[in-house]
Amino acid sequence: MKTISHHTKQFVGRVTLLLTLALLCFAPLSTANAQPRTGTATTHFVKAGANSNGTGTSWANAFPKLQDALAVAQSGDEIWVAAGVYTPENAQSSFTLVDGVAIYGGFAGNEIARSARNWKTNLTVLSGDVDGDDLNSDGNFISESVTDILGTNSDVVVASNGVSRAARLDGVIVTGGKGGNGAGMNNQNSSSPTVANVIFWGNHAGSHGGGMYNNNSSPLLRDVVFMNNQAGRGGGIANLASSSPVLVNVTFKGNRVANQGGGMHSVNSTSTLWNVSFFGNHADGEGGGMNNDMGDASLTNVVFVGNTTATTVGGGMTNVNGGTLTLTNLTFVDNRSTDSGGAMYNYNTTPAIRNTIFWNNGGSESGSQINGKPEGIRNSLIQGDSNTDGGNLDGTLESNNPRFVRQPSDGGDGWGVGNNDDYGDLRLLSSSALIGKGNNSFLPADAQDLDGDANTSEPLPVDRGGHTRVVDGTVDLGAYEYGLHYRAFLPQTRK
Ligand SMILES: [Ca+2]
Ligand SMILES: [Ca+2]
Ligand SMILES: [Ca+2]
Ligand SMILES: [Ca+2]
Repeated sequence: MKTISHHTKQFVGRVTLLLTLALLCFAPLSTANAQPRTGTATTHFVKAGANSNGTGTSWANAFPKLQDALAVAQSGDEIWVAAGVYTPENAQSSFTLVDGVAIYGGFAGNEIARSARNWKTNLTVLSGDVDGDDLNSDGNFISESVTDILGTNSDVVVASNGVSRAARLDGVIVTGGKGGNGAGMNNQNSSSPTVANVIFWGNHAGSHGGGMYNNNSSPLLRDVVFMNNQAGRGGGIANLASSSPVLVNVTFKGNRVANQGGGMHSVNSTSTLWNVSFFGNHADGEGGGMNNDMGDASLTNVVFVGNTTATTVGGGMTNVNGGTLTLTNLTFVDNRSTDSGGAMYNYNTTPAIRNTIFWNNGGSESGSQINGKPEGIRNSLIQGDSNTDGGNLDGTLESNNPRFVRQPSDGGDGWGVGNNDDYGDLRLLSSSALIGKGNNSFLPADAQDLDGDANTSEPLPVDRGGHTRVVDGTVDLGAYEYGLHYRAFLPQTRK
């Protein structure tokens, strides 16, 4: 069956077919709030190795290059990209998102419905290796580490400029970018694309944002991983100039920086994080996991494990120079700094911390968990701190040991939990004293609809694992709730 093309829009007789396909694909064009168009939305097909004469009208007639489809796509269109490796033309060019156009990777190259794709098995790799000389001994064309990058690579693999949420990048691996800012993805000029089901892996920025750089930009990230990216600041993501990214179900693992913010670095920006994990990120400067400088942040159900700083403060998180920070149901374990604040360092900033666990973090000087004690800490546990005001638990009592299902492990090397170590299982055992010791009134409304039931005004419905957030009436401390997940499962996010 020939599928949607430029030509079909001229044939009224095929309208029924188009509608059928649109419904099959759950395409945005079939929804009530689709952007008005004079014609019919088109799906453009891209398949690595396809004949260079291809015009993208079907899998059999696919474009061989993603940039061919981006050149002709109009608002409301989709671009379906088959498994394979795709590179920009040269070091100065990028795959630039088109407003209103969705790029979907992860196809075998014969699907009729978008829902039939599998982006985790049909790998659509957007690579910056324009001269094809990067280390590829495993043959997958993914730079799992920035040391795989050799010769010439794209400064920016994916770019966006002033696009809306209707510009979408979905189901791809972005790898091998090497440049100054945003080697994996660079968002500029009030750009707010949707990025979903994407892995940013082994990109290297000399300045800001190895995986992603947001300059006055506010993308929505959903089901995204930043792994082994590197930068001067913001190994995974750097946010500058009034950026307001929203992250839902995102993991930062093994990202590194020479300066601040191993996982994420924000200056004068507003960061909103739902169900996020920072594992084994490292900064030579402040904020091994996350660095917030003069900005606001809201974190809910967030885990910091095994993040480190080399010579300074805030192994897990550093918050400096003001801003409103609301931190709800976080777990900080086995983060380390060689100065103050193994888990968290605050300077001229007083975050509101609720329902949170600080345990087994290390700093060589004062404040192995937190430097000082924020006034806004409630219903939380700080190891070594006996003050129980505001519903906090006595952190000097061994009976308040969180009793995690499995404590993180350094793999026996004695250097602490770092990249590629065991980040543990931070759910609580039934014997944990932290069960039911939180305060439900701190739970935010489900603004990003984490459980996909279309109710965004209900209280936070799920924990970091996607299981019921409040069990037996009262919320637990930390990112994971004890209980129902041993008996039932709720979907974590919409797919
Ligand atoms: Ca590889
Ligand atoms: Ca190269
Ligand atoms: Ca909901
Ligand atoms: Ca509970």
